[in-house]
Amino acid sequence: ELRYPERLNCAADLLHGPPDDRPAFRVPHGPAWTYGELRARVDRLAHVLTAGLGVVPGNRVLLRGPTTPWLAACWLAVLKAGAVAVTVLAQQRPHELRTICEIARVRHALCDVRAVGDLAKAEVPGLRITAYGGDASDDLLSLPAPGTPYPAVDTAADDVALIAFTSGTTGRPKGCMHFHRDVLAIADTFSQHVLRPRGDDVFAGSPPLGFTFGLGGLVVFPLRAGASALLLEQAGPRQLLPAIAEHRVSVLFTAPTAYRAMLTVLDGHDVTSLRRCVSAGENLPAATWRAWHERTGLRVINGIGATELLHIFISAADEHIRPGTTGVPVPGWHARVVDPEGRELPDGEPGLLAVRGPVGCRYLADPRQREYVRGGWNLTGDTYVREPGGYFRYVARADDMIISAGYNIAGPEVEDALLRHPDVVEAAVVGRPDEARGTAVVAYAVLREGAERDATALRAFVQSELTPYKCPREIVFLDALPRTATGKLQRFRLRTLGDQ
Ligand code: 3SK
Repeated sequence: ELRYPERLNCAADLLHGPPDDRPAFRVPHGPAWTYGELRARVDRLAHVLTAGLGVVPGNRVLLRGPTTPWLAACWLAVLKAGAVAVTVLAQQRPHELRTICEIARVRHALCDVRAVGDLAKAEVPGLRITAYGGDASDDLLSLPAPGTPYPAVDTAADDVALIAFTSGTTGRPKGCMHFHRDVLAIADTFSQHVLRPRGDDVFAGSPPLGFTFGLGGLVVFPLRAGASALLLEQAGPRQLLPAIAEHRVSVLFTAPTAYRAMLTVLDGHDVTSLRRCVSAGENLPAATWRAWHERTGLRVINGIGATELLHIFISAADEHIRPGTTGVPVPGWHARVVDPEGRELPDGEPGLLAVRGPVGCRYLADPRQREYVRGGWNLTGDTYVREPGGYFRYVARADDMIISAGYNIAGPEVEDALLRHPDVVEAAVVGRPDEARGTAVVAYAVLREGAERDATALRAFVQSELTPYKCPREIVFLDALPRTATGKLQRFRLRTLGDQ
């Protein structure tokens, strides 16, 4: 069991330790920030926030911008000053930003100068926006502040440090409150026991810092290990691959889609520095795991996480990996598969995934809390099977099971079959109302560049891989699949694609 002191400021803890001259954050062009520079800049920002802007402990401060060391430093400064960071994505539009500010009662925002536009358009009453990264005279960094160390505010371990918003794949955003101890707990469970990082590791990846997958993987885990992170504003496969080679990245955080996309352009890139590849954000099909392993010799660490629980709670590394499964509960976490009444189901029977551990879901003023947390267990909304041996295998999102002609069909199983075809880069399978079957299985596929869009041939391929009732009635080719800003597939948009 994890134990933290009653008084704890996680930012102070994350910044403490490594020598001043060790790199903390790297950028594609330009010098790295050392731990000494990071500590000095965080302290300066904390002075500006408190003495300059009047932020007091408990105030909620919105943070918005591309992935840069300054954004990470602002996050650390807000926490060090005892305030609460409200992290959002650069892609969020004005109406979403306004809702988030209303729910979290945000009055201050620190915003990259390039992202101020949409935030200003949100017209949040009483919101003071301070820009960073520009050369305007009112820029955050040009405000007067003492150059002295900033003593961390003496927060309690269970004071709120972070409100992370999730809207899932649809719906009104929900703010998830996380404590100072939660921030350390994700590093002291998943990172420490599964990743096992070293001080000389270089972390990098694609998830933005407004998504807790990225915040953990690119800020919390490297700092907790005294390692460094390469922060990339653009982190598509075409930027990631050369950056891995140039900066000798050793720990990679990204999503299954990015592994598939990198495979299509991998030739000629040196990825020999990688020793850990993490995949989360979506289910990792066995076909993707095998393809990456075949080409690189690396065994991807699959994981399931949630904004509600801050980071990854089921995973496995090294020889413990069973491709096609997510893994086992991370040390410190417990998981089981339950029926709708919360009764544990026997191994092999699909049901709802229920988890508990050092971090729990705490929605800010949202009645959906009662649906997510039942009897002390967090229900993630995923259907899972626990296999003999204790491995958890993803089946589908609980509301994404397709019932066709009386059969239960898990979309991801059909997607995995489609992805085994060498021309298929992305696949999504949904149910569509159908007179004869109640619901028909429809597949959407994105093909690699130059491949022929031959639905008959692709159907024949899937028929050779799956029981007939699981085969898609129709295959539709798209240039890209609809995704949320955090990269999650929006199945509801596919279900209604032909309806407009
Ligand atoms: O949403 C997710 O899938 C996720 C995965 C890993 C860590 C954190 C999150 C929110």
